[in-house]
Amino acid sequence: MSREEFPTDRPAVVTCGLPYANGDLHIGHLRGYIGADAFDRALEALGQQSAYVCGSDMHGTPVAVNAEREGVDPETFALRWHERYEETFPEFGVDFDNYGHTHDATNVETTVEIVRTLEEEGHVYEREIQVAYDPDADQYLPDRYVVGTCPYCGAHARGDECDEGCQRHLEPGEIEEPRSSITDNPAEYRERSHRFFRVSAFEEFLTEFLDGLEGTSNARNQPRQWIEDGLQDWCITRDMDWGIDYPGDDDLVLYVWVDAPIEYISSTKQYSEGADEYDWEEVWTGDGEIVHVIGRDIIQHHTIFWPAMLEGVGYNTPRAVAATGFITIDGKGLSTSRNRAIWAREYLDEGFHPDLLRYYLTTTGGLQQDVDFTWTAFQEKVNGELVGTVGNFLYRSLLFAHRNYGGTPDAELTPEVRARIEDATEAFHEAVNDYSLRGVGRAAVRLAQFGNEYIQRNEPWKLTDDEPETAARVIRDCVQIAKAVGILIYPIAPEKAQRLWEQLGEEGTVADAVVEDALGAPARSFGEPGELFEKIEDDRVEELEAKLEAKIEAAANDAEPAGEDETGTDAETESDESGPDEATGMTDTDGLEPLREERISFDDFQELDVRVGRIEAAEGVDGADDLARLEVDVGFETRQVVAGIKRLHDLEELPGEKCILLANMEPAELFGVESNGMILAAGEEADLLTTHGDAEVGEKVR
Ligand code: B3M
Ligand code: ZN
Repeated sequence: MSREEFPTDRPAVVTCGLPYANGDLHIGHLRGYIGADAFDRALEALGQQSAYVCGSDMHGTPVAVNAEREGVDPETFALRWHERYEETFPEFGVDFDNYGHTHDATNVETTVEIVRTLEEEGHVYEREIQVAYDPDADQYLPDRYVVGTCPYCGAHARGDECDEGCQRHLEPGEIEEPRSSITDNPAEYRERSHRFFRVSAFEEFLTEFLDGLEGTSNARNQPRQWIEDGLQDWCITRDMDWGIDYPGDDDLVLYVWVDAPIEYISSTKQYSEGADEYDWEEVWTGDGEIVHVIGRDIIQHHTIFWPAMLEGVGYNTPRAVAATGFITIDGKGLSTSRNRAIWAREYLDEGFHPDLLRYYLTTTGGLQQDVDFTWTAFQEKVNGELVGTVGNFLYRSLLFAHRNYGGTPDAELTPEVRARIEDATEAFHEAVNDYSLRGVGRAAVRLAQFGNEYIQRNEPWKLTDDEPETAARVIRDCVQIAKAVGILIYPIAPEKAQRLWEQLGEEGTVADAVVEDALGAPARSFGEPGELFEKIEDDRVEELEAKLEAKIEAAANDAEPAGEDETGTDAETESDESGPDEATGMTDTDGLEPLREERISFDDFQELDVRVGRIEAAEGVDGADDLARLEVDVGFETRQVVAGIKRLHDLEELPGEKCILLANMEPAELFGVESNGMILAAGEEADLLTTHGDAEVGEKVR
């Protein structure tokens, strides 16, 4: 089923997984919120009516456990974090149209209404089940109060989720060898009556729903597997005080995963109240476009439980679920307990502009991929792409325009440049429809790169005296490119784009511009531009890397056997090692990326053109600490490839070595050197893959 492309004439809502209100935000969280924010802005730049809503997740054991540890009641505790988030998000340009929380009146009301409807429609039933209980603590042990072993993959797991292994949701009673996380006692089981949502009845609906679902492929493929394995009904009540009371039975509260996604609706309602042209009902009960951005650990909740609930009450279902990969730090799992994290506040305190991080997090990998953060890679990206390509083009052309013409010279736009700008806006349009933020960023940066080539090729500085008309036309072209770059880079770097907009003397805000404006006449006059991006110096990076190392070491030294301190959000990595890991001795995989649950087809594999190659030449790339330029014979031709191995290999030793090359990797430019393929390597030391028999250069790897 293919849908009408964005922009459509129906309203859209973009959401991001709600952060549990239980701890500080770090870059793992920010990836999702920034990504969804950029996507919402990109939709609007296409002329799509769209709202970006979210809220804090106040309920559930992730909040209750942490509040208890602090000796505060959960409501006070969660509200405090909620208020903190309300302040932090805007500091990163994350501009929600509404940010509510799951404990507010709108959400309680909407939740109760939805659960009642599910009951009325016969989708809920009551059943006796065995619930874990801690006799010493004299309490039931829902969700994170219990730890044990995942019955599906054997990984260490916590009550309701296999967070370190297969990422499955676990039903009460499913976890094996359960222990209380309060006292570490083996849990006992007691019989209790609970409510269940009949998810199994939605199998056919869900199969069809997944066939039409847009977003990332992991959000379609993983749930297909779960459906094949057989859908279980879902326990939607818990023996706890903190939460929304089950309607008509205040002994039980609703499972946090019932009222959390409903906040997407409640938050849209709240936005709708103040926005005349936006109608929440058109989105949620009509046929608007619902786009969920989430972490890949909560795919099941968003592609099985949630659409089944929506279908059960006759609501609209999501158009897209985009599930992002995790963030690693220096190649290892982000860990809040080990302080292997970059905290939101810490980043800002270092004095970096939020748009730099926005650019890094959205364009470093595809949405589904894990993104490794290192200060060095951050520096390379900022210096290479933002300073070297975008900033350089803007500054040199606008300065020239200002000095020679006081702004935009009076000349016609050259057809070649018009066509380039049209191509760039088309690439932007396609990227949005592919849910590719990297594609959005690339559309802008490639256009700036063309701008640099264009000004270099035409050398207007040599023409002002003898060919003033040609010079004027070239500069007019460059100003147009600059304006287009501003519009295209806006979703990812909104503040920088606004500054550029002002430098260009444009009226209004770049937020109000749409992609068609990229070809609108630029303002006649503007003042002297300033540099938009600043280079990050090497010694600054060394200092930041040393700081990071030191704080990780300090955390290791004063590690009391860790309690569970993670925020448990979509952004956590599964290798976030807190206490339980040590308890199960899972240290042998420390730092290793877990195996992927989702599978690809043979056809997908065939898409990769992997070849045996031979390195013919290798040398360092000027100005880049890590990059080497290689020439690789692939049988039919010799390819130039840039690889991050400068510090890890003795480059002189490499010529003559066989290697394995992904030949149909799309070309990229790194530090001004084009890379036309990717050398495969494993591990932090970039151990180069090779063959051990007589496979010839140019042979395909299959
Ligand atoms: N609060 C965080 C997580 O598990 C959880 C998301 C709710 S989204 C409706 O990632
Ligand atoms: Zn598992």
